[in-house]
Amino acid sequence: MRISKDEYQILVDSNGDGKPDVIKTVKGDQIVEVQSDRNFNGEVDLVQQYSNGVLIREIRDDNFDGRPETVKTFRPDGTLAMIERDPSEHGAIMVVEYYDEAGHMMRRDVRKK
Ligand SMILES: [Ca+2]
Ligand SMILES: [Ca+2]
Repeated sequence: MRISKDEYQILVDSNGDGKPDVIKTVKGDQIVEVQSDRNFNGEVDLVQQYSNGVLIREIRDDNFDGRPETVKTFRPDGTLAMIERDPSEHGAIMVVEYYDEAGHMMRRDVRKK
């Protein structure tokens, strides 16, 4: 499916139920975004964004209720830099965790309502 001159989407139906469960957005010759429906309920529950072929951002709905609760941000070298958490799934980030290059948490900020 073509979006614009240099941008298009690839739809993958990995479990063969006739509905796409992986949607890849390609710009130029690089993947810029992958949307996945990991539990095949028709709703995207994982969005991964890429820059120059490197995963830079991941938006996760790990309990499959349609509302994301975790956003991960990665450095250009691919290491995890930050995790934002919305445990109550109200659309507001309540916890921000910062990680060093070795993957250790350096700081954890909890925001008050
Ligand atoms: Ca899903
Ligand atoms: Ca959720």
